[in-house]
Amino acid sequence: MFRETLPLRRMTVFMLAFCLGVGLFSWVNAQPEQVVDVRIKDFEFRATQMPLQLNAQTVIHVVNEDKVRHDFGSSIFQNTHTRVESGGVFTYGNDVRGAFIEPDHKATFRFVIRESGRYQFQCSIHPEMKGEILLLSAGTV
Ligand SMILES: [Cu+2]
Repeated sequence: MFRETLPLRRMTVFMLAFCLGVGLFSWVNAQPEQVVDVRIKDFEFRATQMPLQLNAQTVIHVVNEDKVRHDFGSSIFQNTHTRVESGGVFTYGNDVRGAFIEPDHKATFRFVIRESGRYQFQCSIHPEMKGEILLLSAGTV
């Protein structure tokens, strides 16, 4: 009788650990992302950002509303693992520089900012197109 209940008990412990793991994973994933919205229109970047914090999951949405191809490039992605999605193409890495965005398309960059500062972004195709993302250290880190 005892011998039969032991594997069951082990199974229960395993299931508990598994559920705890899944719960923790969902909790971490449920942490809100801080969002920067960038619209490209008439060869200009128009950025809307909330106050950004260091070491928090950050997402930059870039929408190209022009009829020509643009590029969104920034040093903000340097030395931090970045996931880029542009036109259905995914890029990952620590050396992401930016992405091209076709007319009426959008790109999404997901990463964590490691250092505070002013981060320029620009379009490599049209060098006069520039913008800035500001991250002041809030003292909460
Ligand atoms: Cu451009």
